[in-house]
Amino acid sequence: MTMGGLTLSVRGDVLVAEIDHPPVNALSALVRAKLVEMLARLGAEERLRGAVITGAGGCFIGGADIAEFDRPPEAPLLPDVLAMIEACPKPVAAALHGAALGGGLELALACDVRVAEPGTRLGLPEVTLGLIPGAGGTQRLPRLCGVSAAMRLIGTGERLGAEAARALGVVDEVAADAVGAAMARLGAKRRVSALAVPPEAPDEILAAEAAALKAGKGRPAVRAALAAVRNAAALPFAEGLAAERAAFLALRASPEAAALRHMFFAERAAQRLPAALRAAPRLVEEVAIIGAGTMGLGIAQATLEAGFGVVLFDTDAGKRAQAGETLRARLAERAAAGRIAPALLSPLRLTLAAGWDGIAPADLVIEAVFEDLAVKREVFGQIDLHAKPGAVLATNTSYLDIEAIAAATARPQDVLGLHFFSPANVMKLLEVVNTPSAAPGLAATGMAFGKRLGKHAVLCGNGFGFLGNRIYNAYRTQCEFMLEDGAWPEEVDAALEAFGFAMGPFTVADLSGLDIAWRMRTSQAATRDARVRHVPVLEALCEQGRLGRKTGAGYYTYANGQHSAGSDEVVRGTILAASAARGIVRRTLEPAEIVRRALAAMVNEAALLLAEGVAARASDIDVVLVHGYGFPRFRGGPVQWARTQDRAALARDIDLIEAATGFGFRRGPLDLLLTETLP
Ligand code: 3H9
Repeated sequence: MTMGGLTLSVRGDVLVAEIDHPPVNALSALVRAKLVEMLARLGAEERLRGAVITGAGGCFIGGADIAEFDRPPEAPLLPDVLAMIEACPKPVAAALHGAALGGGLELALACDVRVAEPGTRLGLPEVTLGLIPGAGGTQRLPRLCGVSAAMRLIGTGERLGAEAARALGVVDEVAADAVGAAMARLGAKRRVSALAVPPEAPDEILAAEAAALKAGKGRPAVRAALAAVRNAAALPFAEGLAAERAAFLALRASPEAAALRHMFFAERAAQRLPAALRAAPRLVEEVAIIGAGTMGLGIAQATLEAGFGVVLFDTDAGKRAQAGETLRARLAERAAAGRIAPALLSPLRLTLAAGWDGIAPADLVIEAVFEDLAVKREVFGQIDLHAKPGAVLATNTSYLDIEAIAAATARPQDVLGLHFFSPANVMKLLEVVNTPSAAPGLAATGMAFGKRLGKHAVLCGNGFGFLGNRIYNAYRTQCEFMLEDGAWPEEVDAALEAFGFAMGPFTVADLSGLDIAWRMRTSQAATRDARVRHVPVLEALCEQGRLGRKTGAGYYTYANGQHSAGSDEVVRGTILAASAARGIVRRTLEPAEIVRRALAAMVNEAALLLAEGVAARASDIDVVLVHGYGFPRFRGGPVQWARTQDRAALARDIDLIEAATGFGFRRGPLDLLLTETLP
């Protein structure tokens, strides 16, 4: 019998309840209500000796329904349903496969027996959503695996494989037929809540706590999760449960949890192409990468690790040989650390090509050469001569016009941008840049390739700097204005780091090297309108040989890899001269003003990008900034930040940056950005 959300069948004398609520069998109000009905039937029918709860489709249960968290809790509440399972006089087992996460694992912990199929992933990832488990996870899990293991799992949100879960006592058995094995194990009731927490050395607990705090950067949810787990050993079950629920409800209502939920859905929405671009992707198995520099090497590593065959082409024989050795060593190291399958090395699907004909077998060619239009056009001319028909031709440019690059070929319909971020084997962001000339299925191919690399692929239109660099440029420019207006680099950096950025803009600039921006600015100098506000500090520093960290000095000075606490006299003198040249009377900028101006610059640019169609949806911008530019995930990206601000205050901030920018400022349509609800 199907009840919508739950399918019941009777096998012998056991009631099998299969949760059937695509896509991930989340424990929505409907499913919870059906579970209550199922328990009533189990109690009422004498012929039934117990029940097995399982999930239809690819997983057991992906957790509570995250979409419900923006609404008031709806009865029956999950903790109450789980209490009913425990109180049921007949035994209930959980048969797990695929994913058993969050509320899904909590449901399994309230059962008397747990059996998992090989390949099941189990975990309580609530902290990644700014929450703690809210249905007994913090109280039941330590009763099975001890406080320190529970702190590690709940405090970091780490997911366990089936065997690891069995070794910890979280599941009773791993079996290919989990339902059958669970039925065989249905015997006496074994309530987890009645078990004693196994004793442990205090040192172990302290170490687990410190590790989770460090991994979770001390965020409120992590601290609350650790406190809740500690309660399990100190308080009676009912009291620990009540404290857990109170902490869960308080966190659920926090802006941080709302921002993390927004990111969860934004990351998934980014995978969906607009209707006009939906088409079957082209098949990609062999990838050619042009250029064995830092970027090419990183892309090659990511591509090999995802199981593709790679041809790495470089005209420089020394660089080529070195690249081969480096890649072999890096992959061996990763395999030894258990991060990739050792089979990827035997044999490593890497070919080093000395000539252009080496790229002929590739389904996808990725150019990663010097960022210069003329150089790239020349390379694409060669690619056009040697790539097979139907191959996708991608450029890793970070801001150049992709159609101008595509025009160097006779097949612009096959050209797209794949903008990786450095180091490409580590950074999770990939901008997939589509052009109006691209064939149907090209964007889909780029997105599918990104997904196979395990990246957050985000679609962008072909506008200068695409999404990320365009917004970052507006932000960085505003930060430079603030130097001229009265702030020192360390004040700007400190304010933005306190907001949550991994690094402030001047620390980032020093780290990536000031010379790239110097080159670009110098090339633009002749054509720059004199009325455009331009802060010449970076150029002045570069002219003094201060190119950033690699030369031992930039905005900061460096010793033993550490930057100085503040800027030195040279930098201050350069900034003071710039202020004086513009006739600015310097004033103190408070951290709050620094943050609001920097963010308003991002928000305004985001509004422009949305209006111009370079961004397909507003939330894509948040995915880009969080995964590529160190924007704090717990704030949900600039669009989410803007949507939580007072509208009038935000408009005033944009007035401020308009005044600070002066000539040429373009105001983005803020209303569009704040209210857009595209899927
Ligand atoms: C919790 O449980 C709190 C409790 O402690 C307390 C209760 C009182 N809810 O990721 P995918 C959607 S907190 C709603 O691409 P995969 C997702 O949006 C929860 N929707 O698939 C997407 O929709 P669309 C703790 C959810 O196969 C679709 O499912 N749980 C949920 O790569 C497919 O998602 C977690 O944090 C949800 N819980 O991976 C686990 N989960 O197609 C979060 C997914 O419209 N989920 N959706 O874009 C996951 O880690 C992965 O989704 C999972 C499947 C591994 C399950």
